[in-house]
Amino acid sequence: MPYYVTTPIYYVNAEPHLGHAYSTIATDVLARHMRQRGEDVFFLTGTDEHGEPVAQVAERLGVTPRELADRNSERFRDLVRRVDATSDFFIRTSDPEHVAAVQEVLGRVYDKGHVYSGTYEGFYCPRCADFKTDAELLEGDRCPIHKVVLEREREDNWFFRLSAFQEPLERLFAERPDFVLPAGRYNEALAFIRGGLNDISLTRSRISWGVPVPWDDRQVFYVWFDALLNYYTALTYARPENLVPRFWPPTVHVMGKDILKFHSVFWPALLMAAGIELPRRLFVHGYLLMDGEKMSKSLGNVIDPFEVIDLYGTDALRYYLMREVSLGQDGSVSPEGFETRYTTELANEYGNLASRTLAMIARFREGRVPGAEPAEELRPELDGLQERVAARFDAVEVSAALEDVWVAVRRLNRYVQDEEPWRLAKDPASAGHLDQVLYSLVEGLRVVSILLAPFVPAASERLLAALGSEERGLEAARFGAGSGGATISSLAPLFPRIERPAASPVV
Ligand code: ME8
Repeated sequence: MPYYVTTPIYYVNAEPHLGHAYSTIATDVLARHMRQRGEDVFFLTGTDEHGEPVAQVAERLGVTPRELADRNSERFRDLVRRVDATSDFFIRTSDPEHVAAVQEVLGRVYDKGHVYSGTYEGFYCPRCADFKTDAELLEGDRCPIHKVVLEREREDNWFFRLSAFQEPLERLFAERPDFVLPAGRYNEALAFIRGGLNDISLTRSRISWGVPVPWDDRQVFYVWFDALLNYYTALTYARPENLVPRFWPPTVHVMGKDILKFHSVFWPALLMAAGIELPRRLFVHGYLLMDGEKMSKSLGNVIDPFEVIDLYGTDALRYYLMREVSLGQDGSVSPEGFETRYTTELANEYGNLASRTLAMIARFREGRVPGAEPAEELRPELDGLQERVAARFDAVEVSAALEDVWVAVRRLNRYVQDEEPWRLAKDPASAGHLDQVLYSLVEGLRVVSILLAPFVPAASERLLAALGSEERGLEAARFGAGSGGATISSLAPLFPRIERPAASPVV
């Protein structure tokens, strides 16, 4: 089955921070899991390069918008590599192919009569690249997000007849209760639609850093329309062949809740206007918080993901983010929380379990995994685990999937304590029992490592290789499916103790 999954495309007005890493990692976890299931996956990410947010910062820095875009787009590309994200294409909205495809699609929207010329008057926040209604403003004239004073603007624009899609959008939401997940975000989007939709500006006349409007050379498209279309245009040129027939419509768009309105209202309306099939689902996650506030460049409370990775490694960051901030909710991140999870969960519960098991097999069974029946007492947590995890992923319950696997990791730790294999090894009469304990531990580790691969790909791969296990697909993650007899190899600690420098730059 095709599975097309996307991250938002990030603005190049600033460097990436941990919030961007969060969305990219969550999307990568989905993509990796679906590949394990044998699905035909396409994973798209990239950068949003046009519009006022970028033009303004470039001006302040004394560089051209293109120079700023080139520099920061490269940083986002680095982030993809450093977090080990397996994206299939990195789109830049300054790509000429994207620009041409946007002009083609929006030209079609114009030809079908969904666009008219008019005068816009109202408040506009250049940092959000969004218009604000009077009701949204703080103290009458401030942006509710950026808190800056806004000016009233008046300009001639082309308008998109969003109001005409009120009824079709209400029908879409009625027919597809899982169009937006989690349910709270679905309700929020629906309330916005029911509140009444006004037509919106499709173009801007005051800036030139954008996609030129084909029927009016004094205007460029409003950056959000250009940006949303990336999900479609990328498929037209990511490969020599057109991928639209193979992957459209998107299976899941992953995003933060700040951009819900654009994706749940403007985007489906635009696609309806263009006569293009709608995405199947939007998954909206919450915010990473620092001291109770959204982590954001404009508030200056950001963590640099590159520094965390330099210190602790990519797997540790991926694990921490997916575990600590339950996907779909807001959650605080902190250096203390990070270190606790690193030490107690990754290093002790998973890493130590792996090293102890390998050491016991080396010592008691000369490095060969014994054949045996899997232990009955482990079945409640381990039997059917891969199906439970797959069902979680189908519902985009990524953090819950990780929790299910971790319950099994903890169960295996308890099993070692209960069985005390080092005592069994002293008694030749217990040889059969010891075989079963060691086999069950290897099986348990094999199963959880396959299921953890989307979260901690490098550690999982190292451990599976050390266990002499070759299968990586989800169907192999069945407790008792391994046959024993493999020769294990040595393994350096999966999550070694980290000496944090006293003046660490990390948070
Ligand atoms: O909005 N917690 O780009 P952007 C969690 N270009 N996620 C966060 C976050 C936080 N504190 N801060 C940022 C744009 N994000 C547009 C998108 S899509 C067609 C165009 C993540 O650079 C989250 O995914 O401001 C959020 O939606 C996105 O970064 C915003 O990135």
